[in-house]
Amino acid sequence: MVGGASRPNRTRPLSTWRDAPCENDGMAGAASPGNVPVHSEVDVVVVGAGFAGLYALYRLRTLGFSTIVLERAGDVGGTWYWNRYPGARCDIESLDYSYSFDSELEKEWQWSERYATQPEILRYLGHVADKHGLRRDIRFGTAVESAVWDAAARRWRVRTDRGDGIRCRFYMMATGCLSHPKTPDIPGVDRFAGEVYFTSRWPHAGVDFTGKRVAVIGTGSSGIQSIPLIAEQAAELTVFQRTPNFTRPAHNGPVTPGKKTALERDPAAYREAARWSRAGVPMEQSLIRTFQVSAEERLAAYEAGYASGDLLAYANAFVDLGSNPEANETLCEFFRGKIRSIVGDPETAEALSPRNHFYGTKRPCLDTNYFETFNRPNVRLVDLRRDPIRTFTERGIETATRSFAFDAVVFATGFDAMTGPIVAVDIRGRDGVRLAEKWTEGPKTYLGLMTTGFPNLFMITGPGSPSVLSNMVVSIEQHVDWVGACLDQMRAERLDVIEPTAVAEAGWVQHVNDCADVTLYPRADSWYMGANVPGKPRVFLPYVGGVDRYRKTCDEVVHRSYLGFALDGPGGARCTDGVVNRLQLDVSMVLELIEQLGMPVLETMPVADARALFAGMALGRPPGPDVGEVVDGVLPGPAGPLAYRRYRPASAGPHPIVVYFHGGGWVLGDLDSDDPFCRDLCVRSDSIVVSVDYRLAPEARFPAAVEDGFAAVRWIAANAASLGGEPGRLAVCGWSAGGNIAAVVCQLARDAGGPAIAGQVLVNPVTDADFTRASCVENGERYVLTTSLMRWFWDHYADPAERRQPTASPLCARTLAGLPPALVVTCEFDPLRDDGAAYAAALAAAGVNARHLPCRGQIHTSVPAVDVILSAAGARAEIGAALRRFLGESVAAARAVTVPAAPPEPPAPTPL
Ligand code: N01
Repeated sequence: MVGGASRPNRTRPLSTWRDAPCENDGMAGAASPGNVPVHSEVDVVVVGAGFAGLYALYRLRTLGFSTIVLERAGDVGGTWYWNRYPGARCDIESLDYSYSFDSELEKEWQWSERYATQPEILRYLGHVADKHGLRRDIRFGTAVESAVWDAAARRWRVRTDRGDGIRCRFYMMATGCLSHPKTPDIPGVDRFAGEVYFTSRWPHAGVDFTGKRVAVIGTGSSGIQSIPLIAEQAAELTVFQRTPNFTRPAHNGPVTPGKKTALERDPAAYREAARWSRAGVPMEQSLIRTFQVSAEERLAAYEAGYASGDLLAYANAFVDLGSNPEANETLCEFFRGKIRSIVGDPETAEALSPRNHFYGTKRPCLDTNYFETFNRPNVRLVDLRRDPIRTFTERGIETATRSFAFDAVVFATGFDAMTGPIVAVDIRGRDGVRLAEKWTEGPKTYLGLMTTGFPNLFMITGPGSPSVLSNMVVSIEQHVDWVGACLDQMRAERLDVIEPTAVAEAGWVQHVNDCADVTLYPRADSWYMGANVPGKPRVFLPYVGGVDRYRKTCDEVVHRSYLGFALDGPGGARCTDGVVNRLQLDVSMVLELIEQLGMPVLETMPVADARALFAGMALGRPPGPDVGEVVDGVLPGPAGPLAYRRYRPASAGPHPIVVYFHGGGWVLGDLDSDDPFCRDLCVRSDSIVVSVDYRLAPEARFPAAVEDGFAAVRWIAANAASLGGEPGRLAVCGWSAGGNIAAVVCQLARDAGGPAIAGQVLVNPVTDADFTRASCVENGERYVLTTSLMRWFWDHYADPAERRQPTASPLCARTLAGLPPALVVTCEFDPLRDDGAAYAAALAAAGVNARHLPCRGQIHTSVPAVDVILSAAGARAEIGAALRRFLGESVAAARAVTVPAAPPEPPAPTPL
């Protein structure tokens, strides 16, 4: 056909191709084997006969629920039925990307390769269907058009494109995450008269490109797998690339021997390890940060990952690759170097080098000879960022600068991911509300399993679950098992309706977003963010917290009597309302680590040992940001010299000064303990930070610490200029016991008539010795700072009779009027939360300009944990902004006094 007239291989507009179920496989209307009569009433209707639907059918049937699967395609396989393009294969190793529910299957099925091809995976699924007689309950060639909740009957009414009407108690979408191809969104697409193929709807008979001029649009996984093979066959191949992708050699070959041995030796243990792993594949988790190792060690780790051919290798290289932009950039550059070393033409190599997203934020790929393909004489790359497509023509494609003629065009343009397959069906819940309407601003689910207002509707690997960030088969089995156990329990308790509460769903949506926000994912225009589909809301779709944590969460929900679900039926009605996973993800991870390490209990130790342990905990943590200069010095204190550390910003001075007091319960801590936080404060507030090493109890009991604090502030205010600061511009800040000292110092300065303090930032401050507040009762045992530790601190610091004095408990002051403006930061899971909140409220009541910043999901130690608790970075930014504001206002106030009044305006000129 080269040079000749192309004949269209289609009879309908391209935009409707996605919905033509079997048109391109010759099966439309055919009575495919296994088709079954549709009963008008079943317990469960499952949509989709891929990995999820097949296992759901098996499990539900085993549990004794009458189940029918409705499947648009002509046979089982789901995504592996449709995506038959050349080179299609999995990129999670087949030994992992396979079911675990059938131990015999594990023995009888031998994968021929490390990464099996699409035909082999399809054979596997066919084998599973045969082995368990699944086809007899699958209705092929049948698309579900609508599902409507009938509240009176407490059932779903499902309609298919064959006119079937089925009633079911439970309705399950097992439709996959990447099964709804994107509609071609390129102008003029229907004008093209040549052959058109979609990687996601590939003809069963295959395609022969021999001698043809072929275009491939798209360089995601599908494009990257198919391009090398199409290039081998076609006369000419033109690749239209909008975004270059990160890909590396799969090193496919025989099944990995170590993995095979581990699985064969103890399959149950291997599968259990997968279930409790981060991504659904057993592997160790690195705790090493990227810049903790030398450049050589880093390179060696990157090379090892590259050589491994393991998609998840970099998920495990360094702990901060997914969250730290500078760390991730080192990996990006490593990849670009590889591309430059493979691709002969430097301009093409540069065009193929990803520069607009971080590694992993768009799904990375594994390939076989992808970059090498661009060295072939019959292959060219069109970089759409520089030369965008203007339109399709009858003969081919016109870009801004060129015109191309093709015999065939392959769309590898991806999917409306995760939500697309679900809202493609007209699903209506309570009061006729359409799911698509409910999700206009993005999907809202509880656990990615269910959504409020749509009772008895289950989604397998739905949005808000680990799904596409995991080995899908492991996540599918977990979801199906959870649903199966839930239905089983409901039946036992004679309950027939289940629905998540609005509170639980809102909490989960918040948690999913909070988790994503500490990563680099939201920065990329990826399908994870819905950014590939014009008009789709920009929301991070999967759950990034990991398969292990997610499984634990789902189990916890069950153990807490189906927390967040309302259930009812003839057996009664019940609902344990509430939110699961209220801690921020990184806080949970740190707490788990502390638990694993089995840290000794501080308050059971002699003070010297507790100090040594406290200091030891600071070793190896991230150092905090670079500042212009750090200098240690000594200032005169009331009982002798006090050490201080001065942090100067890199910007030109003079700067205002922030006097900082470290935490540690007046017993622990020194200039090193809050060093990263001081650096962070310095950078964010663009101020000199002077951290003061006040005397500690029990050697120097109350009121030594506050006397030192006040003396230090006075000396620093008087010596501001020699410290590089601007006289008259000074604020105070402190964390925990340091927050107590800062608050007290403000009161002392007010009462002494100076020095002037422009503002106070109190982070989780101790404001009195009250242990009865709700936050103490709720959080007193689990979150690092415990009430027993607080008592230990107080006992070392002050006698009971002294504790209510305002210099120990600033909340007990006669009045808080006349104090500097304040920002009081509290953390939700801190025993001191209500201390801080009470102080903020009392300040405001006394007329002080005081703001309370409550931090959701955080614990006492979160805010100073710079580069460890990333989810507290927002609070740190607010602190920096508040200090700038306080200190900026102090300048304005100073100017208002010192700047001479402006001269009077000259008289306006008289018009001629
Ligand atoms: O789709 P994609 P996919 N004009 O969305 C481009 C899984 N999967 O089918 O990035 C020009 O990744 C688009 O450009 P941009 C896997 O999870 C797994 O390849 O949006 N270009 C992109 O380059 C994977 O991530 C396996 O700027 C347009 C490409 O088309 C997911 O499925 C194999 C365009 C689409 O890439 C999806 O992969 C295959 C336009 N108008 C898939 N619109 C394995 O297991 C889109 N593009 C190995």
